Amino acid sequence: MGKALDGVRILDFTHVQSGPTCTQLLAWFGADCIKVERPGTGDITRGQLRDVPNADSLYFTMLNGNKRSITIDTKHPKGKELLEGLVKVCDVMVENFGPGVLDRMGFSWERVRQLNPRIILASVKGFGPGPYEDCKVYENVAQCTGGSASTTGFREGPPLVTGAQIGDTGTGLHLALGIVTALYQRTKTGRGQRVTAAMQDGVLNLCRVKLRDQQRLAHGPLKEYRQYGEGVSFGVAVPRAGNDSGGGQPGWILKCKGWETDPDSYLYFITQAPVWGAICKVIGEEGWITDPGYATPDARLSKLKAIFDRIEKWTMTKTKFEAMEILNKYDIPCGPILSMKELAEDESLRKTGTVVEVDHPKRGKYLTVGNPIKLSDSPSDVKRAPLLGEHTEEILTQVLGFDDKKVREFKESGALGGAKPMAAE
Ligand code: CAO
Repeated sequence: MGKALDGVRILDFTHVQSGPTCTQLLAWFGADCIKVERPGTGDITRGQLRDVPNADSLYFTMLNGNKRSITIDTKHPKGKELLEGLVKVCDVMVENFGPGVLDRMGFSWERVRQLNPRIILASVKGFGPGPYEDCKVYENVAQCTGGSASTTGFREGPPLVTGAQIGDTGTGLHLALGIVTALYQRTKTGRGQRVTAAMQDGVLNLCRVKLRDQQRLAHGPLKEYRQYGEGVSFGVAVPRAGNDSGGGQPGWILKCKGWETDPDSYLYFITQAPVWGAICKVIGEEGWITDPGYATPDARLSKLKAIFDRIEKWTMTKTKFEAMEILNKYDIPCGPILSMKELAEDESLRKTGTVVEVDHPKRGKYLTVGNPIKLSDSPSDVKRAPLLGEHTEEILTQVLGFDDKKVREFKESGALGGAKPMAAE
């Protein structure tokens, strides 16, 4: 079966996490993704957090599946010549270098579009235009500057970063959407365009409910926040809300049977208004169904802590899976806290291809995430990440049409590096 992005060729200049997640997604959809890497070392993540000696790390392999790798020294004149050739035959160029790097390399947007007016040049940067535009940025910096950290954690504690990589992978997703949108517009205009996604902007987009609450604060306390019922006044900015739900249906994380020894024996429980009666019956508080102090969502807002404490007395008598099973019978929205171990072993996620096992020549079998977006006419077929420079010759001959003599000339120039060993840790 053909793939949605068959025929789209991507010059992948990305590294670390944000850019690679974007291009991996496009590669899963069928784009031919040519990853350009520095000779000798490649993407820095190949050697970071290594778990198997002399094998590319999981950090790298889980972000670079379905791609081809070519090594080019972009500071070498012959390397620049090669890159120019690739720019001319690619549909999209993606990069997430530090600010100014691409210009210094000689590939400004003006130059790139001059080489190929149909190309889409897509970039991730830490910040958009403004006071911080020249700053380098990593995941947690984006979480802190995009509003996530100030609104994550418990009221009494410091700001917290989350395990979900909303700065990197989140921005990679935003960029991928920008790229396919630009490709779609190109079908009508014939022109490429510049696509940029700033990590701060991406995180803020994902934190929009907190920007919503910031504006609501001007009109009174945020009644669905637990602190309202506890009589704690609000300050000038949206506070950290612990495990409060971000929406109109209050929720909290509750202990389940075994929590004393299992750090993940918890359940997220939502007291959705339409199933309030069922909740009361399950926990044995039928009186709350008609008691005016509890019968309406508004009446309950001032008592959220007491209500969840009572529900927790019930969840603590069940394992998280037992509780889930019982509650689902009544359509009560809830979810067990699943550990990474449980997710890695989850059969249903394997069946849908959301978690995939692939084989790698140096590290053997490893687990990776599969495409979380399922297209009925373009199923994703997850392939292992490439070795450093594995496809250098193939790209020179197949993509650039080089003959043996020309391949040799470029090899001997030093622009491709040698078949060097992997980077030291
Ligand atoms: N051949 C030769 N040189 C190469 C090369 C190649 N194939 N690929 C990259 N380089 C060079 C660049 O030309 C650049 O050199 P100069 O600084 O001399 O111009 C140099 O490598 C460093 O590039 P960089 O600034 O992108 O890399 P860094 O490790 O110093 O910074 C990062 C990494 C991620 C902080 C920075 O790239 C960045 O801020 N990117 C934008 C935001 C982003 O995506 N962050 C998320 C990263 S994942 O957490």
